[in-house]
Amino acid sequence: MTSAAKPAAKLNKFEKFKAKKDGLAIKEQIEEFARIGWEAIDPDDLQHRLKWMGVFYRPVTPGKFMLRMRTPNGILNSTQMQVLAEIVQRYGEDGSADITTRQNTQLRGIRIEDMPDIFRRFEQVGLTSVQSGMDNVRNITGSPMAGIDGDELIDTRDLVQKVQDMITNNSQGNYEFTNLPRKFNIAIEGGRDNSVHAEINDIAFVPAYKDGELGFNVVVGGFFSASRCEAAVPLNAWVLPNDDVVDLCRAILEVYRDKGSRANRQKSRMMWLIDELGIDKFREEVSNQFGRELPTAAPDDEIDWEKRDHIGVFAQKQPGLNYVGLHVPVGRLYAQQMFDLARMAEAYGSGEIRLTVEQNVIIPNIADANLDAFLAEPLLQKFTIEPKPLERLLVSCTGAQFCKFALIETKNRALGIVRELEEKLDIPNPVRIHWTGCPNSCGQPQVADIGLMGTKVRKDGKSVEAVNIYMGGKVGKDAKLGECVLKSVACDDLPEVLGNILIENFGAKSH
Ligand code: SRM
Ligand code: SF4
Repeated sequence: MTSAAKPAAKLNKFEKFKAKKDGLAIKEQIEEFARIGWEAIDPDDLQHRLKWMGVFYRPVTPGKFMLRMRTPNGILNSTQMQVLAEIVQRYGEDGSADITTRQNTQLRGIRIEDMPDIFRRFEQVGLTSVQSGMDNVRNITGSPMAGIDGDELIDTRDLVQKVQDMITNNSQGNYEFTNLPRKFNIAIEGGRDNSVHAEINDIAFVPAYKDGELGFNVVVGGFFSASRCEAAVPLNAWVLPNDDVVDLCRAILEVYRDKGSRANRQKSRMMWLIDELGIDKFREEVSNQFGRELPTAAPDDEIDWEKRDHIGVFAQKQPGLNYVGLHVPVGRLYAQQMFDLARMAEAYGSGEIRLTVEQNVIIPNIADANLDAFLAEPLLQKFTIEPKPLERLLVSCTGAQFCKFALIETKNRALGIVRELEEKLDIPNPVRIHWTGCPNSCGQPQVADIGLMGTKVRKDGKSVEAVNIYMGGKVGKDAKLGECVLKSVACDDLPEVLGNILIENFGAKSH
């Protein structure tokens, strides 16, 4: 079992309910919850502990739960997608799914009485939602073209799976890591373009050569929160792409679990511990826990391309095979589209479906001979391979439709505004616009060319939905976080304000 290092008196209220009963313990109560119904569940179990199984009570839609999966490296097979589609379909108009900014899916409209059956079906097809919320390690991201990109450095698929298996005890749940001081993000990059946004993770592995050998440099402590956002800093460590990656994740998680602050939840992410100890002492603690010498970092990492968006048709490293990146507007999926994706992956590819942190889908392993038929599928009218330049890179968090923290509606508004701007302007190059409904920054506005963060402002004597505007986020090589350049712009004024930003900074011209 885990132990918090700080005295009990300093524990915050979340620590207190975790100490009373570990979140994972509700795994054994799912049948009971299904029997008694959601209104009879203990409030701490309902609102908090269920998240240890990925089940999120939504105050905005009481009784209709959100279910957050784990999708290691963003890879699913068609049978798994079919199961997700069937679950969502069951809830009719309430049922939908979202591709998340961590290369993952969330299902909506779920009823508690169906949970035992849903978990049984997950087990049958190798899906899991365990430890996907609250003070756990989130979905582990990896290069979306792992194993299919001719220019890749390291295939991240097995490594991501192994790290997930270590953290979740092969999806059975692992009490060793279910009581971290706060949420935790891990990413493993294997390509040359930093597809995973390494710098915004608590741990990220970045390909780097040392003495001619390919391994990973390690960066730590990247995170966004309402009170502070930081890019990850070098740990001055280098590991080979083998079980050392798993062991190093374990060592870092153990140090964070045992020494991280549990007093103030706004100061509990791992960077706060790194600040407290200093990076050298933090490294020493990690090295001791690792149990053998931790090699120092390689001189430079191998990220040497601008970030790609993977939308369109691309030849794979396997001769005669292609991957096709489909644009899914703001990541929203409905049951029939999910059935179609499963069927198309099966009929034209190898059954595999991949997700990206830009909330899009990639279908790999499509033979040259199948390509025309694939591209003629009706779904491609909606999930196009040729989106317009603003829609192409548009990302949005959940927002007010389902999230109680949201200060504004995001997904529909985001789409509405870029479509309006695309009608009015010629935009020479794609522009990355990220929307996030509140300062928690789930939509990562700090990595965008233009980031929009929900807020409220008084206009004509009334409180109205508004955004703070971020600019200058750079992804890929020399990634850099964007900064707030304009505060409290009412959403109604956004088409004009964004239009001017696009004209002045991104070469857009009015028709
Ligand atoms: Fe997030 C909390 C949605 C990625 C930072 N996030 C939430 C909750 C669970 C709040 C809630 O209970 O309503 C949101 C669920 C709303 C819903 O119904 O969908 C939520 N976060 C999301 C997703 C779905 C946004 C999306 O539309 O894609 C992403 C799910 C990823 C996944 O598959 O696990 C999501 N969240 C992120 C990211 C981006 C990332 O990981 O790259 C961040 C910033 C990076 C980071 O964490 O360092 C992020 N979410 C937060 C925070 C602020 C954390 C902090 O340290 O303060 C919260 C609030 C909290 O934890 O207290 C939060
Ligand atoms: Fe909800 Fe805020 Fe996260 Fe958007 S950024 S999903 S509004 S918590």
